[in-house]
Amino acid sequence: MASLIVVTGFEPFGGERINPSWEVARALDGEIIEGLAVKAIRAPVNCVKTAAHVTDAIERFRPRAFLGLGQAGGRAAISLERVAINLFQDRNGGQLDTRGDARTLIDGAPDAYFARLPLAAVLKALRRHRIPATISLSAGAYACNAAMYAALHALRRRPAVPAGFIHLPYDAAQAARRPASPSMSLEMMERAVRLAIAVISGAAGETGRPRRRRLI
Ligand code: PCA
Repeated sequence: MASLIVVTGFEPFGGERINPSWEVARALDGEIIEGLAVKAIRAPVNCVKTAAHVTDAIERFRPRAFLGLGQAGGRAAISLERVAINLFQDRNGGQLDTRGDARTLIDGAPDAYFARLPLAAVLKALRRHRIPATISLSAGAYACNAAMYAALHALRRRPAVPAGFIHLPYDAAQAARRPASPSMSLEMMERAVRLAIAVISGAAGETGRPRRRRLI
C-alpha cells in the first residue's frame, strides 16, 4: 500500500463560491503521485477549528508527508510558505481584525516553525514547467498560517515527515469579479501541486519506483 500524504484545502470564504485550495485538493484525492497516495481533507476557515482539524487528521492518518493548501487572493504566483507563526487573528467581515492583539494559537509552543519541505527544489520544478512561483516569508496570521503551524507542531517529533504549506492565487473565474486581481487557472494550480508532491515524495524517501514517469 502507498504511503499517505495528507493534503488540506479550505472551504470557500469571504463571499467566494469556491476556494481553489479545496478544488485542487479534491481533484488530487486518491491519486498516487510518486508513491504517495493523496488524502484530501477540507478544513474550516477558523484558526482554532482548523488547527484542531489538522492535528486530528495527522493523528488519525499518520501520513508520510503533509501539504496544506490555501487561497491567497491578490497574489500572482504560487507561494511556497517558509514560516508559520504561533499567533492568530480571526477575521471580522473578511478583514483582518485590527481591534485587538493577536492571540497565541498553541500555548507554550514555539513562536514559529519553518516549513519542512524542499522549497528550493519545488520552486525549481515549478519554474521548469513555466508555472509562476515564489517563496513567501509570511503565510499571514489567519487560518492558513494556523493550519501550517498546527501541522508542524503536531509533527515536531517526527522530523522525517516533510510538512508545509502552499498558497494559491484566485482562479480565473474568481478574478472575473475583480478584473484587476491576478489569477491562475485551476488546471495550472493542480499541475503545480502535483509537481510539488512529486518533489516532496523524494524528501519523504518514497522512491519505490523509477522516476522517469511523466507527471503532466
Ligand atoms: N485562505 C485564508 C484562510 C483560508 C484560505 O483559503 C488564509 O490565507 O489564511
